[in-house]
Amino acid sequence: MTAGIRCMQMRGGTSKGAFFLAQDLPGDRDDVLVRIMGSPGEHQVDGIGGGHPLTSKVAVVAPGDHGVDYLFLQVVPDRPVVSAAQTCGNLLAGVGPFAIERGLVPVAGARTEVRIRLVNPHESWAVAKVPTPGGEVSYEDGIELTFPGGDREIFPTGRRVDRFAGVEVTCVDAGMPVVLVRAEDVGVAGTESPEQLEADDELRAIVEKIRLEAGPAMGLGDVRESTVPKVSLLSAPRHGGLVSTRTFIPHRVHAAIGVLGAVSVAAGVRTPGTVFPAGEGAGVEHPGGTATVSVELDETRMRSSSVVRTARKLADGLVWPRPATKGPAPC
Ligand code: NQM
Repeated sequence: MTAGIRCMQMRGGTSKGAFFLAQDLPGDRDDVLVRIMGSPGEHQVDGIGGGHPLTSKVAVVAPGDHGVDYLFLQVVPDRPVVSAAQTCGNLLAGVGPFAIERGLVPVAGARTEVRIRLVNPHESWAVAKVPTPGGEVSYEDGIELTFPGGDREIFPTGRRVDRFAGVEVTCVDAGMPVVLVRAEDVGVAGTESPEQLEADDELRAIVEKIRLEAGPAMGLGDVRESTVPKVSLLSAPRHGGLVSTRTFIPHRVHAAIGVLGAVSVAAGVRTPGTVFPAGEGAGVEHPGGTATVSVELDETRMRSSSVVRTARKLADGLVWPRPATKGPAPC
């Protein structure tokens, strides 16, 4: 029998994933991850994935030169595909605690700072302040995640407004490439549930048309098979926030919003001249509540951003991939 592979399952923010030390994964990593998560399979019943993009995520963590390296991999539930085209700010919340639990970073006082190099899609940095009272990780309190922005331009097309598929949009990337669209411009109110939006074939078609035209203009190439850009439908806030969102990620609709997705939305709507200029504020409303993100901008450049997220260790042990010779369908 194949040996089990060391794995920790964690919730990071509003997502859930499998965390591995890079050294514990074999050379045929992506094939093994597909078999661990149970793809392809609508419900991933033959693996530990949850049958939804938000619960079919993987973090690969390794010691780095100035902290730890975090590689994010999206395992597509219904196809045998592993994509490194994006990172995930929600799962990032689990990286600091995982690095401490695995002994990559020593506990340093009541809050341990973990410097994290986000390896993909292009190198960037985050600092996680992990609560470590009494010398061990506490999952009770929030983890502050700070993203130094450097000098990054946040509008990848060079414009604040573009027109794709006949619809005015703003393409923004402040950590996650997102296309901002006024909900009313694609015939919805922006208050619908994710299920209602996913059931609307006409809406899905126009959202995908916008995305396919926006991708190359954002420098992402042909995005037919890519999980980015996301498309966020914007409408007026209803709970005192900055803006209300419904986000296609990109084919399912997020039950909440991604961390970096929320940072990109906030950066976009805080800038005058975009499709939904919303002024000051920090609350990005979504179907499950409000994400509070703090964004510091200098015109069209990102100075820094931060969010507070919680994470929780769910399980720690060994995981056994489906044998390579067996087909995906369990019986
Ligand atoms: O935007 C889902 C999530 C994400 C991404 C997605 C994320 C982020 O909520 O930082 O976390 O947009 O595919 O896990």
